[in-house]
Amino acid sequence: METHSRFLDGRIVCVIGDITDFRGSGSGATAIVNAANRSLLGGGGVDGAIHRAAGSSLLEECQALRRSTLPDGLQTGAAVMTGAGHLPVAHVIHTVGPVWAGGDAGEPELLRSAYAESLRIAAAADLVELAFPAVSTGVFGYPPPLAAAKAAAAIGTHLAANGRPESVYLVFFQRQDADTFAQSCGLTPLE
Ligand code: AR6
Repeated sequence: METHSRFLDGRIVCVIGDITDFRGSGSGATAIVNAANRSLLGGGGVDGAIHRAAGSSLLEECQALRRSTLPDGLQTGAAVMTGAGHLPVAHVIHTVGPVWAGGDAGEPELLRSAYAESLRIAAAADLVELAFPAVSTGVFGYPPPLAAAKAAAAIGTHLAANGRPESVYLVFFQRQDADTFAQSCGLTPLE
């Protein structure tokens, strides 16, 4: 994975690559975030890639959650943690971002919540590193520049008040998506 840029004293690291390859620096427990849907039972995009790489135990854990604590699925803006199957991280934190519907249907607050809830769960589990994909900016259609600003604000708020996770990685599939993030996030990159 190639580092693209760093922000907030290096606690936000923007990288280019496939999030299923993320393994962290080895300095402590690590998780990746899945941009899931409310069913929690898999889908396309990054969700499909994570389930394929993790193997069947991830789907079985999600099915168990549906039978127990989440019979109606996961609310938009909420998050839940599972194991990570064959992935080289300890956990997957599944969150559901909003479907973009023009911006006046509560999407910004729901996207903020998806990031904030994922970070809250990571902190409660004492995770040292957490990697996010660009939640909602694929199939769900959230404009990437607007999502960048919202994600950066939510992560910045969490990091200002919490020592865990120490580092948040933002994983972009394509260099152009990382460029867009850096230009639109409202944070000053480290030299
Ligand atoms: N690693 C990193 N980023 C990726 C990867 C990957 N392996 N694969 C895709 N992306 P999306 P959403 C980027 O559509 O918009 C699913 O069907 C992708 O280029 O995966 O939140 C779920 O089941 C884009 O920038 O998530 C839901 O139904 C970003 O990840 C729905 O899609 C998010 O794209 C969720 O839609």
